[in-house]
Amino acid sequence: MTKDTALNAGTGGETHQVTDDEHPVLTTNHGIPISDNQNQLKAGASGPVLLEDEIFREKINHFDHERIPERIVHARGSAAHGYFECTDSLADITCADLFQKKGQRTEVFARFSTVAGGAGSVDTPRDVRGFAVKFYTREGNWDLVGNNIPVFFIQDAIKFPDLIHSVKMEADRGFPQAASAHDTFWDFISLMPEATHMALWAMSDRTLPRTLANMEGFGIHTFRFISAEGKSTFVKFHWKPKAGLASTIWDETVKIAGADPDFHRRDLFERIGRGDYPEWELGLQLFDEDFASSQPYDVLDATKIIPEEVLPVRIVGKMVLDRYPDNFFAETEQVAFVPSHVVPGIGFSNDPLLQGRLFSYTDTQLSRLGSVNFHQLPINAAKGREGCPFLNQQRDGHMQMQVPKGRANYEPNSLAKAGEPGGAREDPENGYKTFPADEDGQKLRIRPESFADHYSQARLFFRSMDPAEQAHIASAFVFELSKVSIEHIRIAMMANLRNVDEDLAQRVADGLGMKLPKASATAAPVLDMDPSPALRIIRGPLEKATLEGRTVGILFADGSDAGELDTVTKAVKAAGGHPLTIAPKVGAVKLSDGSTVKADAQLAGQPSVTVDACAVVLSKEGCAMLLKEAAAVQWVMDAFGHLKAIGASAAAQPLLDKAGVEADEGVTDLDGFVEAAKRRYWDREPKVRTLA
Ligand code: HDE
Repeated sequence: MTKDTALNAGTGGETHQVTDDEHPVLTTNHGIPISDNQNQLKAGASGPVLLEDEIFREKINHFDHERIPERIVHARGSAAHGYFECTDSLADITCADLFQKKGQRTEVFARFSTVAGGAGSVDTPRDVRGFAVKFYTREGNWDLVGNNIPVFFIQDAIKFPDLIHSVKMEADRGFPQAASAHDTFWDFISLMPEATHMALWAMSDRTLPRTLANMEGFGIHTFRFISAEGKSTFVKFHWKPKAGLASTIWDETVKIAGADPDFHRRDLFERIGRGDYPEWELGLQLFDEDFASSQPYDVLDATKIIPEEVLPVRIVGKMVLDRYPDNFFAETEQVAFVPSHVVPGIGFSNDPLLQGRLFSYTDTQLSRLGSVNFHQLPINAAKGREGCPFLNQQRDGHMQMQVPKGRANYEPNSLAKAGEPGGAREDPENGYKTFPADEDGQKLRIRPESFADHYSQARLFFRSMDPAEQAHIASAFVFELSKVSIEHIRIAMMANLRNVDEDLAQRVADGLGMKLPKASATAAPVLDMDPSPALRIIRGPLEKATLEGRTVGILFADGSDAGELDTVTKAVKAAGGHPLTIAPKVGAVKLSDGSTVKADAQLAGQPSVTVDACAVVLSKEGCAMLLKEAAAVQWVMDAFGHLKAIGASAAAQPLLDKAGVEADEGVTDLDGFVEAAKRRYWDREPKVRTLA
């Protein structure tokens, strides 16, 4: 049998055709052929090993150094390749090459991450998600390094180390891992009123995305577009998921962490493998100085949004992720996102959070990737117009991969006149030009007055939510603050919440069983801004009733009706869903017609938290057997508790009864199931859990 094998030949990794019994010769890193890859060199069969065994020493030595420092934040991440397609030309607003022509495609690499946990932590803590996209444009790489939440905790980058230290595991005890529910995080947040708006988002369902394909992305800061004529327009970037916005229930999230720590990464891998490519629209909020100065907040303050109802989002492109990386380390781990990497036509604003980031990312790559030549790694290398990544007179450094010819390592030079290569020169016409903003002022360490209002938009966010989302936020605060052991921190947080919404603060106090403290002092009046329904997930504009891209678990067992099983499976596929058959035994399940089929997954290994909707196809005998199987009862009980559709064969009813399933719109027979499976049943929630 012939197969394609990617062999790591030198730095390139070329593809060779090999047969199973005909492999190329194994060599050391220096190209020496290896005769035995099973035994160290010894003095006699039972003798001591010899130090001269370079083949062994090189192999172990390389292995010993396989790990590099993980990212100080966003260490846990998953990524994919794809393309960006411009769907609406912006030639009049920016000269950025990728936005010039409708239909123009640009290669991208996108990495999604959690913030607080280490590289090996679970995919589903309550946490903000990174949403970083590298565009390999014809004029160099543009990194749009955003999050799945449009605001941030702090206004000034100088507070970032404090914020991150507070949320990471506590310094003395080394826990909790990947969790904000602890003393130091809430201590910091309670003392930083500017963090309140983001804290509301963090306690909302936004931090519990169902899959990576179900998240919005945001550039957060105000950036600039610069036209060919040198005109500047402010811009905020939005990514809108084609699969719709969808989140999990907290109890479900906790259980997913145990059932499948790689839940999001696996989904990304499998989804791309199935051809169910994650896709987003790129949207822009474009505005000028006049608009900016007419708003009751500062557009340079990263703790503020511009509500979409005030300034609509214009869709100008789409991103499709259609290729999973070949190698996790070489691509997902070594990719270096750097927000200061912008291309001609894109520039920065004076947002002090953004400005701090412009320094931090290149700096961190030096300690993480270990060399100023990190831009030469294949995943980071620019592609340029003619496949030309970069040309300049910078030379040498650790891990230099290039072998520049000639002696033109300085500029200007006149070597060309003598017939020698003279190297590259600047292009005053088309080279990157910074927008020449007027700047004037005293050197001061100070925040502008316009950054003083810390509560109006937190209130706007809470009051824009659907009642189910408000309940989730209140419950999340109760959960998190219940894990805070120092009482005055809880009190300080509740005092801040009173400035957001009295009802929210009261619900949190009741949930904790504590008295409400006096509201904390505010630095500016708290405004009642118009709610923004665009911020909702539940019953919001991006909640999608669909089976496309979603997984339906079909529980069956010996004796299940072959016809029913076949009908449900086909109907799920026809609706664009991904059917996953689940049985007590994977190897062989005997159906009613005597046929034997394999299941995709085993019951204990595929709890219902891992699927979006649940079908139960059982015979009377099969059901009787599963009534004694706790995993089966739990499977159905969780599906109901997590507000999922349950479609069952008539004979499965005793299992539903034992699991406490009550009749509602989302509980159907098999015929009505596929339609019902397209959504969750939020109205069921008050029946199944007490919410704060
Ligand atoms: Fe980051 N951030 N950040 N951050 N950030 C990093 O850079 C930093 C901030 C974001 O998938 C680090 O390469 C500072 C906001 C993402 O590789 C580091 C400040 C937003 C990623 C760093 C912020 C982000 C990072 C660590 C305060 C949303 C992961 C590893 C001003 C707009 C990118 C690395 C990836 C990573 C610094 C705040 C997004 C240390 C100083 C706001 C998505 O450089």
